[in-house]
Amino acid sequence: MLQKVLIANRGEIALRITRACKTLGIKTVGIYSDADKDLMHLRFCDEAVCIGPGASSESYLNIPAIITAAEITGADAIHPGYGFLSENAEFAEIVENSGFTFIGPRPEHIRLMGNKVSAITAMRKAGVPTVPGSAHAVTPTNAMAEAKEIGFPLIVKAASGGGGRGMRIVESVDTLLESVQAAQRDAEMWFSDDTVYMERFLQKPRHVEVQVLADGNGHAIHLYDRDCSLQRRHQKVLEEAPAPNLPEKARADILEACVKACELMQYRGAGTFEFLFEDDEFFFIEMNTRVQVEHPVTEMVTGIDIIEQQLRIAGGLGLNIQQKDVQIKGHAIECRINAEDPTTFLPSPGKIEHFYTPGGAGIRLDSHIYQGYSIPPYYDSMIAKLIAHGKDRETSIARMKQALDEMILTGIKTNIPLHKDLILQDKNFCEKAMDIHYLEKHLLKQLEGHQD
Ligand code: MV4
Repeated sequence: MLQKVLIANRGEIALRITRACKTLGIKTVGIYSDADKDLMHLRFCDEAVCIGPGASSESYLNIPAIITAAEITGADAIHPGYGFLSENAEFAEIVENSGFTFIGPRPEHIRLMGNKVSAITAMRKAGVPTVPGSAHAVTPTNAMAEAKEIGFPLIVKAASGGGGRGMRIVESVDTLLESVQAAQRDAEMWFSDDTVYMERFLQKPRHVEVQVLADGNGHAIHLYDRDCSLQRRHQKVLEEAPAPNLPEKARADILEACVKACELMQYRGAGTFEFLFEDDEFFFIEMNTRVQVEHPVTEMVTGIDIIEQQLRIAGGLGLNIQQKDVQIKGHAIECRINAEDPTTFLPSPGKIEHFYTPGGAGIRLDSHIYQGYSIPPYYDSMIAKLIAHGKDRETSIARMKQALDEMILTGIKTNIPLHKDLILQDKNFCEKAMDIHYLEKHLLKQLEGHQD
């Protein structure tokens, strides 16, 4: 098993990984930038190494500095968390070639899934349902022929993209060529790769994803599904597990397809299959080869510690859970708490003056912040994840509301009012799952109304 893990991340996920290592008796090395010496997990780590200036490019994305930190501290493995280098195949390769264990999938699978065209092609072959469209690159030369097959509206996406950057919806043949060319330019600019592809545009889908764990030797399990439809500008705001109101047959089929695909490619570690779900059908869009922000909702309903399983798999202990042991108990929701203005969504870094943490039955708070802590301006604005678990969806919503009411957080602006006054009060949300456009198209319109 692993002896000492270097945590190549910051914030709440660095704290989360530190906790899991401690649970398993693994020593920990924290790394931090000049702007991050006050991070809470560094107090709990056995060692801490400063790896560079505040800017991510010079610290949490600085591969040589991270490898050096692992060498001087004698770590035997590196956990990348989410974001930063977590889905960088080259980093995973360098980690392994330097003699460390990468706590994640093999570099080849990170690379396969990093290119959406190869990901879709591989998953289609493995029997996972994909969106009708071209699972190969589209250029101005073949766009017209491809579009005839797919029909309109369609969507042009960057092969190296993901998370929504550089997508273009095309309503008719009139704007097809200019859209493909514009998408190519954007893709080149953002990802240094102008490969784009097209899919049928689904108008009102839900975002449903499947959590998997695999041992790298052909044994995989699923931990059921999550609904992450409530998002703004491709940033998730609230997630829940299990995904509400899925038809049981379609659900059983998709879970089985994900497990089979993992077993076929001998996938290793934790992963998430992302689907669009519309008219009772699932369509694969991408796979994330990392632990995700929203993993706690799955942990709450399954009782399985996903980070602990990542560490076990990386340490060669394999999976100590079988599919029949995975059972859903109740329902969980997660509210992402961001340091941002609740009406303008502009970041609001600064010092936390007062902080009282909510508690009670079914409440979990994953956060690194504390009274007196200053949120640096360099990084993502997410500062906490509040998770509420209960016997059913209604109970988890009620517990979440109460917990948000108890939470005192002053000195900075947060999006807590968005959760309390808008989402959790909304009749439609409380009755059923919403589609991916609901938050922006309906709920945030109310906000604009208030401002006028
Ligand atoms: C789509 C889609 C509809 N049809 N693909 C957005 C993030 C990335 N993971 C994939 N995304 C989407 N892919 C097909 N075939 C809708 C989205 C989407 C979206 C698109 C336009 C405007 C807002 C959106 C919000 C969420 C998802």
